[in-house]
Amino acid sequence: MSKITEVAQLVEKGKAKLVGAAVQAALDEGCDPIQILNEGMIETMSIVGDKFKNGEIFVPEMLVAARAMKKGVEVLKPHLATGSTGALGKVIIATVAGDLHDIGKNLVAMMIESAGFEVIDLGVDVPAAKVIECYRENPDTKIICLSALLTTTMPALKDTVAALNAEDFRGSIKIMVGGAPITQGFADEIGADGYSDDAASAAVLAKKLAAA
Ligand code: B1M
Repeated sequence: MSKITEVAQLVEKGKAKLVGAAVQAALDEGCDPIQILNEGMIETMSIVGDKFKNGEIFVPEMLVAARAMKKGVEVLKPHLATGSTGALGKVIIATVAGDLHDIGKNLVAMMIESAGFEVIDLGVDVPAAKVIECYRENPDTKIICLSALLTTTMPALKDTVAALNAEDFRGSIKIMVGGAPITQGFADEIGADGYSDDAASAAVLAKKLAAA
């Protein structure tokens, strides 16, 4: 069995205590960190999601798989990040109200940080008012990044963007959105400035928006 397959199996089974060592073993064998992330973890979470949808597993199994993935990402992080300087400015990131999914948001935060931004991570289930309050405390923020993983929290994403669009500081910030159910069309419709479908392209887009 390849080391990446081993990581994938441990993530799927939610073996949080074993995943870190398996990721390290894959790295020691010379596996590409991005490949470990994509094939060993992100693809595995899709499999976990499909099994949930088909009724083969339930919420607790999804949760332990997520915890295991987080342990793996901890080991991978220094190999993915190129070093943060914060020189490109501040970014606020959050998963919107009602949504508890944070793995994708954390990956986006990590990639944006390693692209050179200072990231303020407000966590999950974040109401629009908290995002606005955070901006007021950090008026030098350049980009606000919002993540939504559920079709049922797409309205909360829309409301948060609408609340930001109504603020007097709107002209000073860019708004980026993303998450599995989000599309470029939806981002345009709700008045966001940018959308990307994965963490690596989110970092590229953040640089572009900050420079615009
Ligand atoms: Co949930 N869940 N979940 N879940 N969960 C999904 C999302 C689901 C697709 C599973 C399924 O049915 N196939 C489904 C949503 C269906 C829908 O919306 N129509 C679902 C459901 C239904 C639910 C509950 C409602 C289940 C229940 O309670 N009955 C519940 C809701 C809780 C809530 O939020 N209020 C729930 C709960 C959970 C757990 C808490 C158990 C756990 C989350 C733990 C955690 O995050 N700490 C969980 C998990 C793990 C999943 C799956 C299996 C994996 C999510 C994940 O981490 N993916 C997921 C199935 C799936 O995704 N296929 C599923 C890996 C991650 C790297 O991808 O988050 O898409 P993703 O992020 C990507 C991109 O989207 C993008 O970049 C990231 C990296 O490439 N991206 C951005 C994300 N944010 C971005 C922001 C950007 C740009 C790009 O700019 C700002």
